[in-house]
Amino acid sequence: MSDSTRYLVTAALPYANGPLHIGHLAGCYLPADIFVRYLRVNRKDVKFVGGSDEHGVPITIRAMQEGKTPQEVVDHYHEILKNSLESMGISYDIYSRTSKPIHHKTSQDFFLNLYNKGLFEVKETEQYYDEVKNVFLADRYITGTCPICGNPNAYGDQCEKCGSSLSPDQLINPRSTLSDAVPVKRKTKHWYFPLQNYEAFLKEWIVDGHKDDWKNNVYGQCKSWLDNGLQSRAMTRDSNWGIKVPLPDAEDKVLYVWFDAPIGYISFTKELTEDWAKYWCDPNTKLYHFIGKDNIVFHCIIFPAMLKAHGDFVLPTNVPANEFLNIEGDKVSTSRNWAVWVDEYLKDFPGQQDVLRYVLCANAPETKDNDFTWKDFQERNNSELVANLGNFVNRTFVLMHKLCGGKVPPLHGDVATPEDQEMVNAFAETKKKVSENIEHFKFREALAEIMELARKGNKYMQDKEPWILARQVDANGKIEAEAQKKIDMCIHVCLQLCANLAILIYPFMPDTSKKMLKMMKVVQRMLFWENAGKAKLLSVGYSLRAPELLFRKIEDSEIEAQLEKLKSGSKKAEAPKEETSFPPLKSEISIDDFGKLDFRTGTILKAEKVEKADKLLKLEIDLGFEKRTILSGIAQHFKPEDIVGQRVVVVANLAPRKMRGIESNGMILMAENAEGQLYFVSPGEVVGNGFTVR
Ligand code: B3M
Ligand code: ZN
Repeated sequence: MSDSTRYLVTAALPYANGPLHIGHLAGCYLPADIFVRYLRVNRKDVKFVGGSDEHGVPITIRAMQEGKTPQEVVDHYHEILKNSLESMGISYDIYSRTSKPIHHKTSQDFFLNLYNKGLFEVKETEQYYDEVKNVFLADRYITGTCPICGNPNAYGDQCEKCGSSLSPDQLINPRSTLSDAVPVKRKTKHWYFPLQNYEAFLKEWIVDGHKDDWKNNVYGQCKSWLDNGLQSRAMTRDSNWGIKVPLPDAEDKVLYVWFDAPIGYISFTKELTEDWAKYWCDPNTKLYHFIGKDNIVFHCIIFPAMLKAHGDFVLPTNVPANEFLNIEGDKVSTSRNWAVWVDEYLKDFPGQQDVLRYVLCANAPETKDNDFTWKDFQERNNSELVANLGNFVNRTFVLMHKLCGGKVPPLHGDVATPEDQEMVNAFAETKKKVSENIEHFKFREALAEIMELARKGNKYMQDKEPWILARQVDANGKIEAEAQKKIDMCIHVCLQLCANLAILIYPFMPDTSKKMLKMMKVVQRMLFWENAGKAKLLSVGYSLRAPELLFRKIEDSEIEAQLEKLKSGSKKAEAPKEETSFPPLKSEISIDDFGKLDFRTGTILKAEKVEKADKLLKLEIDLGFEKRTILSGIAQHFKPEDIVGQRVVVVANLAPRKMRGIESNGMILMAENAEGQLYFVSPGEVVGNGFTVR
């Protein structure tokens, strides 16, 4: 890190449509904060910017759900997000919001810059329109039956039941969520940014330039986007919530939220300092975007292409994205309320933000999705923070008061043993490893190194047994000189280790570090990283305060209460269940056996109940070359009106069979999970009717 380098660190802008949960923290806010604190104590010129993302469909959907205006929604959640981040010690230089005028102006200017260079393609397309509410419908505003699993409440962009991503055209029986009307197609015009024109640039920049220094998960995602080829993407939307498109012929249109949100990093830097251009336009800047993995394409492909097209700004040096943090074995879900909310954590564990920071970092999803469990939280607190780090610091201070008169005892070179030397050497060795790990975004390993150092401290003290040495007393009850020397040696080294620990843990647990500074009666300045690794941070004879307990044991009852809260608050029962058991395989068949089956693709044209048969539906299926009647035992799983249009695979050469007086000519394939839930086995959209399936 050369000294003329300036650092600009960003953390993803959380949507102001809900409170902060621990998945957010683990995903990007905590790693960004650790990195920034590390840079600051290394005396780097660094700015840390962020804010709330207040535009886009996530906001308007929430407003609809809460029966509020989008403005009310963002005002409410912006405050909560800001407070939670602050209470967790996320040390932004500025935490702003995208509704600020300076951001609107910056985004519009950015748009016009590209527009004036003729970089946008204008395209007219057909989009769903709600004729009752007189608005174009974003994909999320359309619901209908999922063509994959038959869920009647799938959204136009995604089915939350089976997880498939969808386009509104795939929905069976689409409806507007605003009015329940059947949406109609209408023409609309939008400005598209031709990402394909930036493919060569992106390949050179990422594939040739960052293969080795970007994290595997990030590089891999970028590579696959680039390999699949990029396409134009609309940068405008039909909506009345957002930043107005600054063109005369674009009324009722706003900028796409993923166009304006990343520009927020620029606007907020402007808001923070008049020197903003130093951080954005000078090649000596190193720009880091901390994000979660679902934001990779936006920060590594789309935004850099926009920056490149604009031309005035630097590109990110690195985009250290984390994977996801699950909770108790299940994905975080706001809609199911399956989350640990930061504001509630802080109410239940007041003053214990560092415990959460510790656990989330020790278990960070840096390379793969990880699981947060309350049991693990308790264990890490009790056995790592309380029993290792906290215990070491506390014992050192208690013994210093008891055996060394409350002062830093002198060193006695003549009694130093190889173990003393080894302990002292470990300070600098640990510092080196911690620095390297932080600089490579391996915060978890960095933290583990620090805890290992504390563990060594405990072992060192245990081996030296100063409390046993203290039993060697003379006739007056005074500790004998030789024994006192050894005690002094041990406590001296342990105190210097405490000082080192305070410096090393600062980026991770700033509040704990501060408490330690207070106990040692030293000032903030000691925290500069150049002091880590030194063996003489506290002067001999300096009197220190009484110890303050750094951590407290967390009881079983507290953990049970949290689990109860999580489970009772969640709407987990409605969620799709993971399959828990699989039926055993049937006995083997030959390829000839298989060859006898004739599967064909088809579409359900009609569906109706069969009288006096509560399980059967009578289906009319289009097989391309003919129409068939098939009886299917799915009446308890699907409503007839929901499955018209459903694509299916049919066993087409099954002998006819009569049921309730109706002849059934074949069978449709269904998938069934362990709970007996049925799903259609559906051919993709591009597959026509009557195709053979082999
Ligand atoms: N508002 C957060 C999300 O995708 C999104 C990040 C914007 S960063 C410029 O959850
Ligand atoms: Zn589905």
